[in-house]
Amino acid sequence: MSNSEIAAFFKTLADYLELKGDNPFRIRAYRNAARTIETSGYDFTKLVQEGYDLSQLPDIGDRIAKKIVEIVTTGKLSKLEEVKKEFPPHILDLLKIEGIGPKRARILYEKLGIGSLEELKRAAEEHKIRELPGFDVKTEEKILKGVVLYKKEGKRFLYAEAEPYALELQAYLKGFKAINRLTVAGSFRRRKETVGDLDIVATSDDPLGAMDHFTAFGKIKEVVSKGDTRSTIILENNLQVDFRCVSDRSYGAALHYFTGSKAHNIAVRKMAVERGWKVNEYGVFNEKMERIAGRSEEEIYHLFGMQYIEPELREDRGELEAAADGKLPDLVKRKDLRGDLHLLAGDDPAAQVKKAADLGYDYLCLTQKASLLLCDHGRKCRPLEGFLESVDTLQKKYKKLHLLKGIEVEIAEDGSLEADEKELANFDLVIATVEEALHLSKEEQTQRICKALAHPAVRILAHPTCRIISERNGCALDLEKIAQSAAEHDVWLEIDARPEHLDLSDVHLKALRDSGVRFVLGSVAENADAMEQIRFGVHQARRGWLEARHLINTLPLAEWKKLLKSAKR
Ligand code: DGT
Ligand code: CA
Ligand code: CA
Repeated sequence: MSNSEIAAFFKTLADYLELKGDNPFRIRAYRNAARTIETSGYDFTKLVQEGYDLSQLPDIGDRIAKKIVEIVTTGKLSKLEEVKKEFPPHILDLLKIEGIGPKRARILYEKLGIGSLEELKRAAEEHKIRELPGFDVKTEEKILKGVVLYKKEGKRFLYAEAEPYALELQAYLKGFKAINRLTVAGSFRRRKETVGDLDIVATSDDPLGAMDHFTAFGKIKEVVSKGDTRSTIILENNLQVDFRCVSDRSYGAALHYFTGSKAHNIAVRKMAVERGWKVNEYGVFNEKMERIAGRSEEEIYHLFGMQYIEPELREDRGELEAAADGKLPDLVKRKDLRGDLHLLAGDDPAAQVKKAADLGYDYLCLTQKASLLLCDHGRKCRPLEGFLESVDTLQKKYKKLHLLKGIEVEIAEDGSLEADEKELANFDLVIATVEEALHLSKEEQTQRICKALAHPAVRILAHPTCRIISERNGCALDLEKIAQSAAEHDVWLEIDARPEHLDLSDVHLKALRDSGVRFVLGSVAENADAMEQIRFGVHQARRGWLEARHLINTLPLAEWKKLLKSAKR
């Protein structure tokens, strides 16, 4: 179980206790614990398994420590289960609406029995809310607006949030004997950074049985509809899943249709119409309505005289023209990666290095944040010395792996580096990042970054736009200019593979891929397990039309070492 999953238990518990009007000190203790767990570099599951005394950690008292053990060992928290029973199941949804905190939610529930967004909307429309203590006409209007907006936008899930459910459902459905072929299609198959819902396409000898099996999946909150060949469910985390069964001869056509994107499908349909054909989820048909393709996707693309198009490219961004000309890119693959060039050295760098060896990497860059090296008033603190030595020690143990010492340095508002110049000489790779003053104008921000790129020590520009998916837009930047400057100064632009960052984005990558700049993939993982998240970066690179040659960390060891030496110091 990840730290954020453990932390979520405490946040939810705090929300419920606040609804109940419980002791504020206790509530605050749970929230503090959640924050500690979430931001800690320790892996709490591991600590529990190793029998570590958690109450030694800040913000974790005896009682919370016991609860963490319960969560990790049973996957449940009995106190939370108990308090949940006192309220309607969807009551916490109310907190998602702007203007409603736990106190107001409690009043809404106690006075009007409101326990869901539906009920909230109805009460607002019937002007019942304005009468409540602490509410007025204005707050009522705001709440109504909030509910409508929330429903319209819906929630999109990070790919990484949907992935475990997609894989579990896939395994569950494939385990049913009457299901033959099956793919999770839609935006998930296109590896989009966020997905609205999952779309599963299958073939079966017993579609009715397959529907029964689907709707009997364990993690369902609601069965929205159940038919003979299609059903829709909502999972416990509110992710919707559409499931369709088709015949074997339509499988390729259905898979193509439900993989999308919609824009890609429309473009393909247009090509069919030009030839007097028709395309739908059952197949491709000629003027006489005879089926001329549909069993496989390859068959469909080849029928149009095109190369097979990988799902990641199906966005109607020029892939159909390229496929017709036989000029599709040879997309980078996970196995092309020879190393990970941006890790944050966590509590257990040895585990990270071992993981790199297990992944078959040839090189690995462990980084420290420069900000952690400068304690009060610029005094050096221990992490620096300990860090450099620990990498040296690990290097002796792992002779085949080329270990690098990296330092992450913030770019000050004036474009200078926030680090001691002499310090930088101790490191093999200097990674520059913008973390603050994201509000600068496009010109100022671009100038700030270009100045840092010209610094002779800088090799990588980390997460160039600083966006956080669904939370924060990237800063205003002239990326073309930055890429130009990066190419000129031998600086590589990073694809930060963390699922909520994926920065640069697919659109930026495609726009910059032919500009001469080179890219580098980094998992930015703080522990060994998180190093696997590099796959999300590979997805993004593929969606950005990148080939292995565009990425520094596909270079074989010898070439990589040569490049590192020759790159301007
Ligand atoms: P999402 O779920 O919002 O992340 O995005 P998708 O692409 O998974 O979209 P979704 O789930 O609404 O539909 C799945 C696929 O079905 C979509 O990629 C293409 C196809 N599709 C849906 N609606 C239409 C449509 O109106 N016309 C065409 N040609 N295809 C459609
Ligand atoms: Ca979908
Ligand atoms: Ca769908």
